[in-house]
Amino acid sequence: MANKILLLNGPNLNMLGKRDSQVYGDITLNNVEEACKKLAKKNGLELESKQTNYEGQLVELIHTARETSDAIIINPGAYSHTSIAIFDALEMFYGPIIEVHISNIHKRESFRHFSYVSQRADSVIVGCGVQGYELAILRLVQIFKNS
Ligand code: CA2
Repeated sequence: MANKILLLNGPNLNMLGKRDSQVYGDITLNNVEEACKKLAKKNGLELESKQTNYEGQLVELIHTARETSDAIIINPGAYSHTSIAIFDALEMFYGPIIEVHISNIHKRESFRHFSYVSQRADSVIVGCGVQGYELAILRLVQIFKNS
């Protein structure tokens, strides 16, 4: 059976491509999700995508993933820098977790330099634009090949 990946995006990422943004580019989240599904399928994986602006909803989606997903790719948005609740939920997930940030958070304001999620993530991809999501899938392809 195909390994299942959950792609999770947090607050404001539904605005991708909808507002003129120098930082986040002009590709919509829907386009990103479709491209990720296609790449996952090409590599024999299944990918489901969710976006929410609510912290508690992210926590619940991570809880559900314990039963339904083998890996998580997550861009927690601003909650990366603030949410112990999301960190705790990710600690309860047993599979690989890849954290993605579209922008290079280390080149930006100092409050973006620390991520709670990075304390649990197996890999962190920053500053590659939306290509970071595809790089995360390719990393998981490698991880599943070796497992
Ligand atoms: O670089 C990233 O992917 C971030 O996770 C994006 C978050 C930010 O708070 C993190 O520090 C880094 C913000 C997402 C905002 O998304 C927008 C999309 C289009 C237009 C404006 C904002």
